[in-house]
Amino acid sequence: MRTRAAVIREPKQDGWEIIDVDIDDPKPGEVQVKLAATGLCHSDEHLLTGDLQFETYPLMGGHEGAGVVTKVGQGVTDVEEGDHVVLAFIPACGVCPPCSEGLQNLCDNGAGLLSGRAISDDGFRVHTPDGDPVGTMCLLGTFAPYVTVHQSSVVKIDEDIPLDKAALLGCGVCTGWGSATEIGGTREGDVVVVVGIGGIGINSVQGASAAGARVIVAVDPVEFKREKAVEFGATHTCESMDDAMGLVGELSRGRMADVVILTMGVVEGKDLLPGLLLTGKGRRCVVVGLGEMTAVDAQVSILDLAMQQKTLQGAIFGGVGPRKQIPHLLHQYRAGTLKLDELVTATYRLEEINQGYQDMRDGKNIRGVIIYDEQDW
Ligand code: CXF
Ligand code: ZN
Repeated sequence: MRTRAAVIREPKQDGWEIIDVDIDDPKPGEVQVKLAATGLCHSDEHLLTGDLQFETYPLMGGHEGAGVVTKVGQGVTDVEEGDHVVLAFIPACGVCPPCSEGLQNLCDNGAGLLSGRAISDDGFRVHTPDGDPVGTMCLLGTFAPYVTVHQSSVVKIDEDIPLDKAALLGCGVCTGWGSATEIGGTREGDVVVVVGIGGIGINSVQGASAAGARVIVAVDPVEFKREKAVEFGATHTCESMDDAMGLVGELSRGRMADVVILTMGVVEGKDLLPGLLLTGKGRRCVVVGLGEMTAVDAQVSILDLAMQQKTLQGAIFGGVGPRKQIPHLLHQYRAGTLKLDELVTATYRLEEINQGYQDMRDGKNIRGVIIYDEQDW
């Protein structure tokens, strides 16, 4: 099927280019989905800056979406035509060793997340009209109105959930919420610091709030984002981690934070030092955001880390598998304990994607969302 997609021709581009592409029919174990919406996550911006680089270009971005299944390949058992699904950036096959252990956010199918290729055969499901392969972000490539993906990348959801809101569960909501609740292990009465209030950090704020945190300090240089954080449950705000040191010290009577979550758009090695200084004795600093993919430098006081028994912890998809977390959080949405509608600060057409990313860079968006052919769903 011929459609249009937002791609980059090579790493380090000024913007997305809309080109015609051909999307293949599903192979065995795959499904085709007509998307209702896709979120504009900062991780796709890493493709433009070259922080994340793939083998195959053109490369189609997008890793957070929802839509309706239009075709299923042979042997697909999880979903059928007409089902509403979220496209999760982490696949979950259910049978590999990590999935079998209950670590579905670490599914072995995720090994190809940054390969640009399809799960089943390492091939490509998207091509240019000349027949050249097009790589896809996170086994998905949601910057097109249709995708053909492996069934392990889709999670069926109930039809009463608006698809444009459900799309946010494919990355930002699950990643942010779980980083506070599951990976951070926020408990009632905790002091939590969330650094970086974008589409992920804002959900760490609401996750920490739902878990009963006593103090939630939202750190972001942008005033609008700090205000948004308060709407989502932050009790205090700061412009920088340096500014947060004194405040967190006061609020915790010197014990510092129980959970620190680093979810800035770009996390650099030098950010770990203040992150860990904000973290209390025996407590945890969670790294969620990404930086330049080959970077290996990190500033850490080994003395402080060891002597104060702190944990420096990575997190992907918030530490919970998409098949568990997506339905679970949608129940919370229905119950009114998860805000989704309020996360969407602006909507765009696919052709306006560069405006969407500019708005993100300008600090105007919590989550920008591309809406595909609204009349169809
Ligand atoms: C990222 C994680 C690494 C691959 C791209 C997506 N997570 C959230 O945006
Ligand atoms: Zn993302």
